[in-house]
Amino acid sequence: MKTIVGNLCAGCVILSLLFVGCGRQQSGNNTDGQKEIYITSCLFPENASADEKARLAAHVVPSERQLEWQKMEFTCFICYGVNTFTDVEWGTGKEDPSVFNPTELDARQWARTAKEAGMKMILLTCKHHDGFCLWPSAYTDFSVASTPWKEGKGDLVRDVADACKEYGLKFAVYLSPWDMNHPDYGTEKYNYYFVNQLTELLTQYGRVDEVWFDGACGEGPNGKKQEYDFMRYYTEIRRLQPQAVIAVMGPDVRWVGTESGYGRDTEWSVLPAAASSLASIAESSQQEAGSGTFLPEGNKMAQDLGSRSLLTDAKGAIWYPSEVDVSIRPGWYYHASEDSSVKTPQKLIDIYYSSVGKNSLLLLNLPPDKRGLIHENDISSLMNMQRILGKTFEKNLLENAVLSSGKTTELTDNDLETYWQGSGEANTLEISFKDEQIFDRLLLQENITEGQRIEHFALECLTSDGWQTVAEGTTVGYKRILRFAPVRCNKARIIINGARDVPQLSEIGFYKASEEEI
Ligand code: FUL
Repeated sequence: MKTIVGNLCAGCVILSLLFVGCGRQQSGNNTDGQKEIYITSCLFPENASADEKARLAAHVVPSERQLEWQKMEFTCFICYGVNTFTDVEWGTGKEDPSVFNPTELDARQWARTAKEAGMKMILLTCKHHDGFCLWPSAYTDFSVASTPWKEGKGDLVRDVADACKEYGLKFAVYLSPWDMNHPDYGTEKYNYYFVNQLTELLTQYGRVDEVWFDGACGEGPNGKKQEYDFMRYYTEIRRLQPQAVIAVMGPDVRWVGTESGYGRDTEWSVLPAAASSLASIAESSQQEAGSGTFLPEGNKMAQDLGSRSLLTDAKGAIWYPSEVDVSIRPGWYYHASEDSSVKTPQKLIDIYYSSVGKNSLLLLNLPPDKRGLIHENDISSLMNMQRILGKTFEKNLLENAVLSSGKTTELTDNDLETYWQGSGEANTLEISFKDEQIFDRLLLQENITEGQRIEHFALECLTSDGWQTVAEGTTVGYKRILRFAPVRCNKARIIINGARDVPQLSEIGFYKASEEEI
């Protein structure tokens, strides 16, 4: 990761305490081909014009941890706990812990499933809103230690962390700030309890790559709501696991704003700095999620978070990328009644295009059942999704083409830092296929290690009627995949007709979708 910022860095500072401990305040001169980049944030000079603000925003880049996170693309969420056994989505904190009694629990089956599906990490609900802990915390009895499972000797966090290691997956922890069980909830003492639990999770199980703080927040057993000391939580995470991103109620990863699986068509990873304020994060983070059921499909989320006009009114810009969380079933927890409503492979594929294909990371929930296993129906859908997508993306037709820029290898090498760069004036890349090709998917990736820049692009193909626009899109970012009706041609061109600065394309792919996608 580069750490150089350019000569405008006088105006660039760490924008808020959210970034405490990141060591991201860099300085340097833009000489000798050094790159003008602002790692995670940039404060605009007072008199900057709208165009200059957009240009500066186009040089804000992810931190190393954010970049590593983004590259995972597809990760696994495991919601498991007393809810699995009481058959509800939200518990009460008053459950008898003895209800937690899986008969065949096998965390290795979870990890094996995630691995085979192409997922790169498992995020485990170590503690959900009910307060029940999947590890034997020294700070509460409301945990696996008070259950019949393994006669109270079990530690599910350890089982999952170990299984992740065995299968080469990253491991992440979900620790619900809301706790319906703890008597101190709603008082300052709870912040100590929470930090103690966080410390257990971040010191006893090896490397952790993401910490997920849910925005859902309600009353505790004493009827009080908690004022969370998020700054303290962040400081501890940075100290104990500096590589871990902090998601949702945190500074590194943004909740997309829906639990449907469908992200925005225009998804900027660079947002006006105000988006990083805790109040604004909270506002869009299910604070008032209410009933505890998942939010209905199509629930409202703001469509414009990062346009030029929003930047014009901003004091600075931050790198704050989007994560799409969705469950393979209607609910987040396992319910036998939902065994026949597991999302189909085709639905999961549609979700993939609408999340990973729209500059977001996909966090797909696979809730294990009462046995402690991921259900056969879920595995079948997931593996079919993976198999079909594998077929679609098996062969990049660009490998059999000549580009107007000369090289194709840098655009098919899976390396963000080798790229084709527009000239600023003419941002068109022409592709001549060796033979006529049929394709219906276009995959683009920007070199986000130098910033997200593209605002609009089009794909044109040379047909017997001349150049025809086949597909158009707005943002690209880390990854964008467009779907369109199959086109047959031997010449195509990608025209970038809106960009905040010189565009850099790292990867380009032309594919023909497997028939099984639809
Ligand atoms: C929501 C929670 O209320 C759900 O129970 C679930 O954990 C989901 C991932 O986030 O805010």
